[in-house]
This record gives sequence, structure tokens and C-alpha cells, in this order.
Amino acid sequence: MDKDYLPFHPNPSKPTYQAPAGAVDAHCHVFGPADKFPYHPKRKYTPCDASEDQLFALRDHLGFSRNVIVQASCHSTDNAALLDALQTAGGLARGVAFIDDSFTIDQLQTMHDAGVRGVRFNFVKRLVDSTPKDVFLSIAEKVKTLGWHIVVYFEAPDLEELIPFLNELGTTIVVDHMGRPDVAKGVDHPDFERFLGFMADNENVWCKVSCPERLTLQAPDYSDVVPFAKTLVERFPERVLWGTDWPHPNMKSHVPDDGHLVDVIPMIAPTTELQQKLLVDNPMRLYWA
Ligand code: 0GY
Repeated sequence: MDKDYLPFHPNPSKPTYQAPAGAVDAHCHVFGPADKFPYHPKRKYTPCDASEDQLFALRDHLGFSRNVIVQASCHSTDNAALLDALQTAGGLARGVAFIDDSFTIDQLQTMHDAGVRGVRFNFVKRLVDSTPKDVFLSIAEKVKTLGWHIVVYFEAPDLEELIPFLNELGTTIVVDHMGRPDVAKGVDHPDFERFLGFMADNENVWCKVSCPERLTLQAPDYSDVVPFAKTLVERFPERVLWGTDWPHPNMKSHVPDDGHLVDVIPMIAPTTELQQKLLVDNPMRLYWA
């Protein structure tokens, strides 16, 4: 583990908010354990191990039923830990893989059979080396044949330049962490307006109203992030997902309490109807239909 790496919360609180039956944590990771699933030589950070058993124990503790496990950059294109977790979950988890253009349709079909339903294109420069756009487009063509979607992770200032490329992908797109708005600028800033416009113009675009802990300047209160997430949930109730982001790689400011993150949900999705869509109906439609 890197010496400045903050391990996940050892003893998260039991949330006060009770999620609806069948709730899905639609953004979380498994890391290692390194002796079984070594971290990739190309990684930009070395996390603390965060095993599938620890993830599933957290799922139960938080009152959730299912997980969508997203391949993180520290394992790069070696999806073995993810596939092992999907197998162990026995249908209660789906996966989003990280692949390059060497993966064959047969390999992708095997991953599909294990529960993978998407790939992630990561544009965050501190996490990955850049990939040429034509490589991404050739991956998009392949995954389209399996009905997969593409999860994209970028920083807010990169959206404008990325929009024409994202419009070429021709799949459902899921944007991580609300496109990482700068919450200090406020919800009315043109940058967030651009993101709202992008979602309004493109019915194939979804987003995760996740990671208040990464975006906030007011930890551990997160009230500065709430208006951003609430706006998205209320404007696009059919196209939003929620996730813990456990085990919270690369946090520098503080270690989030996962129980507290769950307690933020009723602030961003104020009605039971919105909560049902956010936590159950939308992820079930995208990952289990
Ligand atoms: C997240 C966020 C981060 C890391 C990764 O793939 C990754 O390593 O996504 C981050 O550092 O912001 O979603 O886990």
C-alpha cells in the first residue's frame, strides 16, 4: 500500500436510512487481495487490499442486496479479482470491466456469462495513461454486440472536448460521479449546466450520483454536494444510479463512513418513489434485465 494511502473505514456505522428491498450499490470495487490477485504493473497507486468477502459483508451491513463491481485502474486489464467476486456473489453482483482492444468476442462472451455488463473508459490522467480514441471506438463496436454499456470517468473540465466522442459511441453511457463537478462553483455554474444539457440532449446517457466524499469541501457533512445530486435525481429519475465507491481509493481528505454515505440518500432522493428508481429499478434494468 502507498504510504499516503488511506485505508477504508474499519467500522462503518449502521445507517439510519433503510434502503428499499433489493437495493443495489452500483459503484464499488474489489482490490486484491494482492497475494491472490496481484496489482497491475501499470498501476498509478497501490491500495490496501479490499476483498470480495469484505465487500459482501458491507453490502449486508448497509442493508443492500446487490453490487455492481467496477474494475479499478490498479488492476488495469487483469479482471481476475472482479470475475472471482462475480462468481462468489452467485448472481447478486454484476461487473464493469476494463479491457483493451486485444480482447476477443469469445473472451468478452465468457465475461458476459460471468456477469459483466459493461466496460469503463477512464480519462482521469492521474489514474491511467491515455488511450487513443480509435482504440476506444473499436472496443465500443465490440461490446455493442453483447448489449453492454460504457462507463466513463472524466473530470468536469474535460466534458466539452469529450462530447463529440461520447456521441460517437452508440451505446448506453454511464458517467461516473456526476462528471465530477467543482461544487465550489455552485449548481448554477455553466460547467454543471453543460453536464445537465448533455444528459437532457442524450437519452442514452445515465450518471452515478455518487462520491460526495470526493467532491465535497465540507467533509463529512457533504451538504455542498447534495444540490448537484438532487438536481440530477429529480431531472433524470430514470437514468441515475447510486454507489458507495467502497473502498474509496485515493481519498486524501478523510475516510468516509459508509453508513453516513447511505444516510445522504434521502437528501438527494427525497421521495420513496425516487429512492426506488435510484436504488432498485434503474440498476436492475441496466444490469439484471
Ligand atoms: C473511483 C475513483 C477513483 C479511482 C478509480 O479506477 C480507479 O482507480 O476509479 C479515483 O481515484 O478518483 O471511482 O473509484
